[in-house]
Amino acid sequence: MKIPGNGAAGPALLLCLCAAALWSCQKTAPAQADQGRGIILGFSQIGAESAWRTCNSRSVQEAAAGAGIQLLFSNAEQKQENQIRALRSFIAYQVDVIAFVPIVADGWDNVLQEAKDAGIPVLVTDRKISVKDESLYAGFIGTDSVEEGRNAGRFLLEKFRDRLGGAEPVRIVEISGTVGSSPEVGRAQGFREVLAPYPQFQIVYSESGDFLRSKGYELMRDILDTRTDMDVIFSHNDGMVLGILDAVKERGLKPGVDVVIVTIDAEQAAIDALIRGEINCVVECNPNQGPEIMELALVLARGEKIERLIHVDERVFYEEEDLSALGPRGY
Ligand code: GZL
Ligand code: ZN
Repeated sequence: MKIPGNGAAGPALLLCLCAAALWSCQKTAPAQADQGRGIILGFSQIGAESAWRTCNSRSVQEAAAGAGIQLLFSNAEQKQENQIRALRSFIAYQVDVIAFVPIVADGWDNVLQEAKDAGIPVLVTDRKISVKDESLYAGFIGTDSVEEGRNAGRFLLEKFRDRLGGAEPVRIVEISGTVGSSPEVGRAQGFREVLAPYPQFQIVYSESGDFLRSKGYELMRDILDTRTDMDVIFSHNDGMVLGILDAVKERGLKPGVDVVIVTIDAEQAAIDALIRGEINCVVECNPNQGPEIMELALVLARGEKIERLIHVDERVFYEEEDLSALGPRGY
């Protein structure tokens, strides 16, 4: 679909009323409190870059309270060095267990070696890490970013099935997540893996919006100034897609119609846009990992082993579905 690149702003910037989003994260049954004293869990969270992240934090905090676990919660404000500092403080404090969301996959070997030397088990949550020695952490629980990327690709194969095998290209603009984070790497990988056998699906532009709404808006505003040849926008998270929708509508274009839009997370605002027809597919990424994190922390505090890799359940929401029965997303 050709998008008229006119350079001039379209209708006045739509006031993007932030959804009330005051829902507290879905309350889920707290993990069974363990016998004996409440353990002390040091948890390093990356920040509050998206509604998904703040719900992930609430899920951890609520589940710790429900499980009688004393939580030392640190917010790194999007900086890896703040996470490393927090992990070192947990070691100095001699917590029973450490859990953390690694903002990027690399750079953890030294501090995890210090935790291992201190005999403190480490649980990696939500995002994955790459370390030389796998024994530096006890296990991972979180989302399967590669599968999320595959689901986004599978939707496009279905959406453009009438072009499969034809000559007409499907031109894709990708707005990706935080560079070097496992969701950014995984989503890009899964997406490309599914589309690779169909060369007419072409990623004509890819840039990181760092999972931030403001960056999603700026990138899309700039792209629409310079290029008109896109059929699809694939956003690695809903935070960025909300900014992208603003930029597309500012241009006087109809998102979901003039350009197909696929996004990942499934926060309330994205589901609402799906229902309005402004987004065509929302891949779920489940933030409610708190209860399972607490159960695993209690097992580790008892000195027992846990499964190395646990993926939380996730689904996909499609444009033609009847979502009227869907409950509040909680984020
Ligand atoms: C994915 C998670 C990502 C979300 C974003 O598991 O780490 O980080 O998709 C969030 O919304 O910022
Ligand atoms: Zn610019």
